[in-house]
Amino acid sequence: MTRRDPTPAYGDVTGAAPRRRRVVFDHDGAPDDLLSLLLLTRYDHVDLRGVAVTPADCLLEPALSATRKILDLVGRDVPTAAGVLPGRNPFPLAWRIDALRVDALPVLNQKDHDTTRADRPAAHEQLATWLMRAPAPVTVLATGPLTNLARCLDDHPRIESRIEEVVFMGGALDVTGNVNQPGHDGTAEWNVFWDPGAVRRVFDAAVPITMFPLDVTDRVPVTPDLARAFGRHYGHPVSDLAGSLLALTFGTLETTSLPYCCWDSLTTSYLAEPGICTFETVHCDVITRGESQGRVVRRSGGRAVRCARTVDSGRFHRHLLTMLTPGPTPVPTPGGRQASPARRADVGPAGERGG
Ligand SMILES: [Ca+2]
Repeated sequence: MTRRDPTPAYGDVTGAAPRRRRVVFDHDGAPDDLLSLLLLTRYDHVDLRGVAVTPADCLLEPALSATRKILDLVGRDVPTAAGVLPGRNPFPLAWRIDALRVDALPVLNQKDHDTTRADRPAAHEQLATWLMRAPAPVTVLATGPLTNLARCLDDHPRIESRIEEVVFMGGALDVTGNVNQPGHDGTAEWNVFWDPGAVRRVFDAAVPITMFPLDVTDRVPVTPDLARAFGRHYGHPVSDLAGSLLALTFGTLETTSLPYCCWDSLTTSYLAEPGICTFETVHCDVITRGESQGRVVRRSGGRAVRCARTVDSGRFHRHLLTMLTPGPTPVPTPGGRQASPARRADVGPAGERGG
């Protein structure tokens, strides 16, 4: 399999303005995934063409239900699809139940929703349809495992040419992983560990990959100040939901010894404000077997992946607040000039839309 050199397609994104993209989003239902979905719907320049839910860091049904309710809350009619493919290494159940809590949040239940709607076909099949039907190549944003995309590439090789870029939250390059399981050496990150072979399959495809490993995503923990900042906009559904999703992450440090970070929402912000991070092209490989399975390693001659390497956490927090609150907060630009926000929460109190 030839691998497209990703460097020419990337260019310098440090000072780049967001460009229009068609996006298919594949997430795995944790609070940060659903915050990412909310964020994605705030980007005017993003044409969101479908949302798939992978049953990794979530229970599928409540995560799918919460996904639909969020799309409904913001008035977006976007197709959804349920992932049915299993991972090799399941997430802890104690983490996966967060989707039940999100699905029950009052802000998402201001009216009755039809929760019986069937999602056919399964996400890996639907993904192929979304990619083939798009009028131009599509960005695949994945904040969960790459299982659906890998199967889609196996079953429909033609979709490779329909993918503009894969933007993936995963890996732990030069830092310790976050997997703490019997028989594992702790070097892997969970999205890769869940299905290491899927990452290998996507690495083998001729598509540009931009990856957000723990090296940077662990540097944007959810802080009390960030979560509480949304309280100042209480009464606006988008802000309420964002603050509630962040609040649901509290207690993670106390129960797992690991802070809850904006792993997925930082990855998502790349589509709107790529200058929040700096990047380096890394040649790497993924270990698919043994006690290090799921580890992404640097390897000379390996797959070229553009990896986020540093993050401006203050700028990221400002990005979240600008996009997810109704206030007229200016967005600092890389050149220091103040720009008008590209998009803010525009859903008023009690579900009122507009302004
Ligand atoms: Ca996730």
